[in-house]
Amino acid sequence: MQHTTEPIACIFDLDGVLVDTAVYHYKAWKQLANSLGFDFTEAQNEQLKGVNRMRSLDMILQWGGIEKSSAEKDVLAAAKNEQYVAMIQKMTVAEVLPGALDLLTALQAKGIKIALGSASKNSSLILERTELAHFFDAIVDGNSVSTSKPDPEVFLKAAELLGAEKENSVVFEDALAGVQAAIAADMMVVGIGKAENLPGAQVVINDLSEITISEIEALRTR
Ligand code: B16
Ligand code: MG
Repeated sequence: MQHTTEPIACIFDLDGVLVDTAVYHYKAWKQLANSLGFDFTEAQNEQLKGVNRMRSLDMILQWGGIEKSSAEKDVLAAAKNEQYVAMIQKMTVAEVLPGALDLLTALQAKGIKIALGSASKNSSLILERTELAHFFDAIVDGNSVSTSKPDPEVFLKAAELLGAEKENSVVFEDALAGVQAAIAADMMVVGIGKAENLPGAQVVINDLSEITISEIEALRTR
């Protein structure tokens, strides 16, 4: 592989990489499913990681064997989001995942560009509540893309805003759809979670405390 002297750029997914909001999504979706007369399991919640809100609702309604019109789905998605927002309003910096603060601090100190690449439409509120907003040179989230992961749009836009080439861009993702989006964008990808769930990631770690800037930079030569 070609060696380059260009600096790397780092693109972070939000939920499951920097903060753990999966538990709040789970509670809010479960409440909605229960109100419609069926249950929603944690295993099903796992399948919604990285999946945008309307697609998540479609999957849940399918699991419950329920059909709704487009207008009804808008109402249900808004109700779920209201519950979810009420919970994330109370988030604090204590809910930032292990290693995230140290890595973001070290990257920023080294002048390495940092972007957010998330499916969430609530990313601004989460970044504000967890005091992470100041680390980001660019934010691309569910409000600024028209397609959902595994489409690469979110990461391509993030790299463009950072002025970074794809071969210098490293994506950090906890969801299979996100790893697939990074691969489709032709970028390097660090998986967060279990290797068997994240095929295609160049390296898989449990959390961001398990990787250094030198190890991230070395991914280019792999
Ligand atoms: P919202 P990420 C994703 O965020 C979550 O993983 C996924 O579970 C959620 O449905 C999606 O955001 C949309 O979130 O309802 O807040 O717009 O992992 O891409 O940061
Ligand atoms: Mg995620």
